[in-house]
Formats: sequence, structure tokens, C-alpha cells
Amino acid sequence: MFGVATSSFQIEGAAEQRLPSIWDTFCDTPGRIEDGSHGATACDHVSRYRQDVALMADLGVDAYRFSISWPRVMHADGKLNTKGCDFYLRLLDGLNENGIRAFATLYHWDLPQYLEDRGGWLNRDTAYRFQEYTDAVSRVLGERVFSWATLNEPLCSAQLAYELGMHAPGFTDRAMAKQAAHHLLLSHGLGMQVLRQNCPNALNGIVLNLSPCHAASESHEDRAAAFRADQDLNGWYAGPVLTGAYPDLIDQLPAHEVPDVQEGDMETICQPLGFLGVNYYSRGVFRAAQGALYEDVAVPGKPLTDMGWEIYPEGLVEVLEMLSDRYDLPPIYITENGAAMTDRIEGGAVEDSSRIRFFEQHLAALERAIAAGADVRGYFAWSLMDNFEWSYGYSKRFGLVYVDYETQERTVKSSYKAFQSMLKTRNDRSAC
Ligand code: GCO
Repeated sequence: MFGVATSSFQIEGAAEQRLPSIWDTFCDTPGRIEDGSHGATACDHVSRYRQDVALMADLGVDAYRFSISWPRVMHADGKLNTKGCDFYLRLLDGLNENGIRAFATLYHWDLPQYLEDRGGWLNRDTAYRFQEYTDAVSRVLGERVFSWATLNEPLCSAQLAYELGMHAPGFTDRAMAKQAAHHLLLSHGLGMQVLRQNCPNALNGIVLNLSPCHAASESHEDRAAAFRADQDLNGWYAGPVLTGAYPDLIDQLPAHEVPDVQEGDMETICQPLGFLGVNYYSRGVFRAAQGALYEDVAVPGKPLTDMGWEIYPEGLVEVLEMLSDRYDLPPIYITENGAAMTDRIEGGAVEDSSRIRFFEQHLAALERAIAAGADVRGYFAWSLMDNFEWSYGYSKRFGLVYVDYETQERTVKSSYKAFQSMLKTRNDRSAC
């Protein structure tokens, strides 16, 4: 199954038709977004979704992964906002009419601000509010959705947002990040329980971002640092979800950084999964550092994307091997893979051959992983179109489709055409 992915805050716009989210507040805070921009308009997708669905139909994808904006579909009193839901009903109808399967993510980082005002993910109650939201929205949209994911990349919602200060709400405290991570994981478990009841025939799961963690040198210290990084970045999320336990790193944390885990929480978090979504972008290289668990280093001389991330296709094979070595796995979907490149529109065309090469290399790696036994059922390119790249604003372009943010004009890039012909070849084959 081949698809493209987006997320609500990054594309939707129509901010005035919903409640504020933590990302609105973050954008309003000077200095938080590199280019000083705001996600309030983004790709104006709420008005232009028909055109965007038509682009997907023309691309020939089997599936579309998007996220639902919690502050669009829920009122602050925990009741459903039927007007907000209508947008998703229309979007889902558009997808279904075109035979495109809907992969809906419930939380891709846009927490309602009113919940942040009550403590956000540091407040255990937020996990129960997530369950309430999941229940309400899955009852209304359930019949039209092929697959539900509870969370997208809880690592980012916890670490980037509470420890590194790069994402909303922008704290810099590791103890906070560990507590937020626990409540996020709890919300996943509570959400899964509801999805199993409301949507027993859907493919229900979670999306994690995973990366191989390499040591900067063969020294014992650097290898130990890479091992800690792996536990902190990968195992901290995959472990609880798939085995009901945090990695051993938890015993090395100072007491005040150990999250408050209540009785029964780990059982709640470890629910049977219909699928595991894996987002893959790059590897990490780590060394030991004074006063830190690990420190990441840039390896000179490697090819980089416009994000400064190393292009490392073999990492996809490594991540899938790592998962199957460690866990009993449900079927896997690569729910994001892609690259920001320095795209230029010239004469109405965008020649992004470096992105085409990126996709070719990663799909070839995926083929090797599948040949080696990985049970991968789908692959989603990030992203359908250029969009609001979080703290980088509109300065980074990941799309198969170029967006002119002044006019909202969409222009397909050469990577879109390459993806389209790849899909066409495949469809022609399956027709034979
Ligand atoms: C993520 C998110 C996306 C990003 C993409 C590029 O993986 O961080 O799911 O929202 O835009 O990954 O950074």
C-alpha cells in the first residue's frame, strides 16, 4: 500500500474555525519559529481539500495519512463540535469516492490550548481527555476510516516539547519530558481500548519515529552513550507499547526524573496493536558527554537534506531489524519517510531530482528489509505537499507538490511525477 502523509496543523489553516492549540500559542511567541511565520493559514487545506484529494487521486496513491485537529472537533467542555467534524466527514467522503484509504492520526501535536492551561501532558488528566476525544470522534468518523493511529511520534511531543524547548509548549526540563512521555503513552493505551470497541474492524495502532543509534567511536564510553541514546529515543516508546516496560535506562535516571507510574499503567499502555507505524528519516551518531546521557555528533562528509539530516537509507533496514530482534511485532507500515530539499520553482516547474533519488534509495532499502523478512505492508511519503515545518516555519519544503504560500497555488514537482509513474507501473502490473 502506497500513500502520502500530512498533519492537521501543518496544512489545514482555518484557525478561526477552531479553538486555539498549543502551536498557535507557540507561533505567537516571538523567537519560537525560525522565519517568524504562523500555522494559522498554512496550505489553506480546509478550503482547498477537494483540490488536494484530486492531486492524490491523480498521483495514484492507495492511502492518505492525515491527522485530526483535536481543537477543531471538540469543545472545551468535552463535547463534540459537529461543525468541526463536518470538515473531516467531507474529506473522508472525498477520499472514499476516489478509492483512497484513510489513515487518521488522532494526535499529531496540536493539543487544545485549554488543556495546556490545565497542565497539558504534565497533567495525568490529559490522557483521559484524549480517551474522551477518541471516543467521540471515532463514533462519528469511524465507518469511513480504514486505520486509526493514536499518537504520532510521542518522542517529539515529549522530548522536543518539554526537554529541548523546540516544540510547543517549549519547556527545557528532562523530568518534565519523562512525565509527559508517560502520560502520552497512557493516553495511547486508553485510546486503543476505545478504538477496539468503537472500530473493531479498523487497523488500529500507533506511529513512532525510530532511528538507529550509532556510536561516534569504538570506545567503551561512546558505545555506552549510543546504547543510552537508543533506550532514550527508541526503547522508551517501543518498549512500553510492545512489552509493557520501560528500558533499563529508567534505573539510571536521577530520582526526580523518574516518571510517576501508577499501578496498572504499564498494562494499559501495552495494548494489542493492529499495526505499528514507523517514521524514518535518518540515523543518530552519539558520543559520551559530561553531565549528559549522550551527545549527538555530526559526521562530516555525509550527504545531507536541507534539514541537515544525513541521508542514510540503510537505517531503514537497521530499524526494521532492530524491531524484529527485540519485539513480537504487528504488521508494520512506514508511515513517514521523506526529505526537505532546496526546491526552486522555475518556469512553472520544480526539478527535485535529489528527492527522487532519496525515495529511490529508501524504497530500495525497504525492499531489502522485506526480502530479509520484515512484515511491511505500506509506505507513506512525507509529504503530499510543502507545509508548515514546525519551528522552521515555511522555510523547509518536504512536499511532492510545491505550494506558493502567497497564492496557495499547487505545482507538482518532478518527484510527484516519478512517484506517479512508479505507482502506475505497479498498477498496470497488478492488472495483468
Ligand atoms: C515528524 C512529523 C512531521 C514532520 C516531518 C518532517 O516526523 O517530525 O511527523 O510532522 O513534518 O517529520 O520533519
